[in-house]
Amino acid sequence: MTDQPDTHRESSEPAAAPLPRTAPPDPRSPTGVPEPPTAPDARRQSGERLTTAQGLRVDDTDHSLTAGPRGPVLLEDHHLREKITHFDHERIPERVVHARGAGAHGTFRAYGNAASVTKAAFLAEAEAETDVFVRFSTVLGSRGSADTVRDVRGFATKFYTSQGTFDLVGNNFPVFFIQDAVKFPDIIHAGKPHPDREIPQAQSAHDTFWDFISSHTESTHMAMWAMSDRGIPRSYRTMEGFGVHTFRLEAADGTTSLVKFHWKPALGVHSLVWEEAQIAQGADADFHRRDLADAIDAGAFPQWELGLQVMPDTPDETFEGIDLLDPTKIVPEELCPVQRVGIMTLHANPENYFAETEQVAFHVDHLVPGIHVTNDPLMQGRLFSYLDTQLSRLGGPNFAQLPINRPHAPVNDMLRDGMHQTAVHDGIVAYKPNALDDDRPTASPDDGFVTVATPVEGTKGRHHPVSFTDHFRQARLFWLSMTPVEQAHVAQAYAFELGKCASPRVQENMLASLARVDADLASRVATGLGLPVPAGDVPEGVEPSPALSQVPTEPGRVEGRVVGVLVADGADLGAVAALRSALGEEGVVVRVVAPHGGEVASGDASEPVDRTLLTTRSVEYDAVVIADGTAGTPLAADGRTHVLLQEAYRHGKAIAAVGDGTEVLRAAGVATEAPGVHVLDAGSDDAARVLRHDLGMHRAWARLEALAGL
Ligand code: HDE
Repeated sequence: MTDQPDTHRESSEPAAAPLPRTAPPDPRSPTGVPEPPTAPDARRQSGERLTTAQGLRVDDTDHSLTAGPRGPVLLEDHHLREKITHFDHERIPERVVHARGAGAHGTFRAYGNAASVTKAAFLAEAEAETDVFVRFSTVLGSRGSADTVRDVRGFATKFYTSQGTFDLVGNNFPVFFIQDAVKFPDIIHAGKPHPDREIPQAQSAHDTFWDFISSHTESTHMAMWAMSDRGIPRSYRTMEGFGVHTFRLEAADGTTSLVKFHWKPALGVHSLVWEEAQIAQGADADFHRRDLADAIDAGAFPQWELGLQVMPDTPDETFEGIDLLDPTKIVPEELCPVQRVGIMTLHANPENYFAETEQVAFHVDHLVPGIHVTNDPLMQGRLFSYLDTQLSRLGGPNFAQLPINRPHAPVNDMLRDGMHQTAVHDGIVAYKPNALDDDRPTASPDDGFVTVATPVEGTKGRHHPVSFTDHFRQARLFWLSMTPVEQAHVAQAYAFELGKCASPRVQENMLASLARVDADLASRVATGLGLPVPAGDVPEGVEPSPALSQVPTEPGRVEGRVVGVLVADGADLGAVAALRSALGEEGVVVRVVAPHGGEVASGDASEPVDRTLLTTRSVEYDAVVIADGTAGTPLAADGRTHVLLQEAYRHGKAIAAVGDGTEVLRAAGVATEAPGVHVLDAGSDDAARVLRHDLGMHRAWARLEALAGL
C-alpha cells in the first residue's frame, strides 16, 4: 500500500504517485485489503479549502454561474450540478424494521470464566478487550419517529473480535411474537401503519396489529412483555438485552452446550410510566437518543454485563420441559441462573450519525469459532434476511468495507468488484486452488470456523411441532411474576391499545386470548373496554419467576439521573449549589428550572438557568425539588409549575419541597404526605440524601400502588 494512493481518503492535495504500471504482481503479498477502521486517514476528509469531489478548489459556493447578473443559470456550472445531484441522493432506504436507532462505541472485557463453554477468544480469554458498536432501536416506527413509543427495542452489538466480527442482534425482550420466520412479513405488515392512510405511526394500538396477535396465540407471551413496562424503557441504559434464540456454544475440547445470551444493565431495569411516555413523544421525541448521548458526553458511561444461561446439549434440545428451539419461551432464571462472563462499557458517541449508526449492518450469521446457530426456525430465517436486506439498503455487496462495518481482524476474502468497491486488489489470482499464487490465501482447518457436527434427519414437510403448541403457560408465568403495580400497568396498556381498535371483533378475539392467560386480567381489560368478560381455561400449576419484575428491592446506581430544581429570583440558591455538588458526586445531573432564562439571582448569589417553564416538561426529571424562597414568586403562580408537579406526583417521582417551597406544592394540589414526597425545613441539607435513596428505587412504588387503587 505504501506507494499507492489511499483510496479512502479525500484530500485537497494532489494524488500520490500513480499506480505502478510495470511492476509485476507480487504473488506473496496479501490482496489490497482496506486499512482497518482504526487508521484515521482512511475515514477523514482533509485540507482547509473547500473543494469539489474531484479535489478542485472552489472559488465561490454561494452563487451559481449565470449569464449576466440577471441571466439564466449555465449548465456548465459543474460545482452547482455536483452539489445538488449529491444532495438529491443523500438518503438511503431506511431499515424495513428497526429504522429508528441510536448507537455508541465501547469496549467489551471478558472475565475469562466462559472458557469452559466456548473457545471464542473474546469470551474465553480473561481480560481480553474487544471493541464494540451497539445500536439500540425501536421496531415499528420510521426513522424520524418518537423514541418513547410502546414497542420492542432492538439491542444489536457488533464485537470486532480478533477472530472476525461477531454480531449479537438481540432485543430488550427475551421472546419473539412468532415461531417461524415465514410469518415475519405478516406480523410486520400488521404492525406497521395501515397502508391506506399510513397511520398510526410507530404504534401497535390499532386493528391490524391486534388482529394478528389475537389470531396467532403464539404471540400472546411476547405481547404481555410489550404491554408491560418493558415496552416503554426509561432509557436505553436501563434495558436488559437478550439474544432470544438458543445458541450452541463449543468449548476448546469440543463439548457443546445450549446457551441463551443476556445483557444485564449496571443501572438496573427501569421504565417510564405510560402517561410519561406519551408526553415525551411530544416534549422530546429524541428522549432516548439524547439520554444516551448526554450520559456518554458527561462521562456516565453505560455498562452491561454479558450473561449466559448454560444448558446441556441434549438430543431433544429441551430444558426442564421447555423446548429450547421455541423462541416464544424463556428459561426462568430461577431454573437456570444467568452467569456473568464479561462487561461492556459504552464510552464514545458516534461522530457522524449516517456514517456509523445508519450504515452499520448487523447479521445473526456473523459468528466466530465457538459460537453456532441452532435449528430454531425463526433464527434460520434470519440467517437469510439480514444480508438480503442490506444488499438493497446499502446499495450493493461491498458494505462490509464501510468503516463502521470493517472487521478489526485482517480480511483476505477473494470477493471482488461490485458496486462501491473501495479496495484496490492487486495481483491476478482470485480463485482457489491456484498455482500462480502458491495456492494463497490458505484455508485454516486448525483455527478457522468449523460448523459443529450435529446430526440432521427428517422428512421434508411444513411441520407443526407439538412442542411449539403451548402458547399460554409462559404468558401466565409472566403475568404472575409481576407485582400488583406492574400488573395494573399491563391491564391498563391492553385497555388502551384495544380501546384504540375500531373493530369489536378484534377486541373480543383478544379478550378471549387474555381469558386463557388470567381471569382477573381479562376481566380488568374487558371492564376498561365496556365488553362482557369472557371465560377461558388457564394453564394450571404455573410458577412465577420473580426475576422478571422490575421493582427493585434495594436502591440501585443513579448515574445520569436528572433532578429538576424549581427556583425563582430570591430563592435559596446556596442550597441549590450544595445539592448539585452532593448529587454530582453520584453522577446525578441537577437542572435549574426557572420562570425565565439567563440567570436567577438572590442577594449576591446567582445560578445559570437550564430550563424555563416554557422549555421544560416533567418527563425530563427523575425527581423534582422546590427550593426555599419560591413562595409568592412568578414560579409559584404559574400553571405550568402546577402541571409539572402534578405529573411528577402521578408518575411516582420523588418530590422534595424545602421551606416555603411546600406552599408551592400545596398550591399545585399535590399531597404533601404521600410516599416519596419529602417536606424539608428551610436550611435542611437532607434533600441529597432522600433523593439519592428515592432515585435508586426509581419510583415511589407505594404511591403508584395507591394511585392505582390497590
Ligand atoms: Fe430482525 N431484522 N428479524 N429480529 N432485527 C432486521 O435487518 C428479521 C428478529 C433485530 O440496529 C433487518 O439490517 C426476520 C428477532 C434487530 O441495524 C431484517 C426476523 C430479533 C435489528 C430483519 C427477525 C431481531 C433487526 C432490518 C424473523 C431479536 C436492528 C434491517 C425471523 C433476537 C439491527 C436489517 C440494527 C433488523 C429480519 C426477527 C432483532 C429485515 C426475518 C427475533 C435488533 O433483516
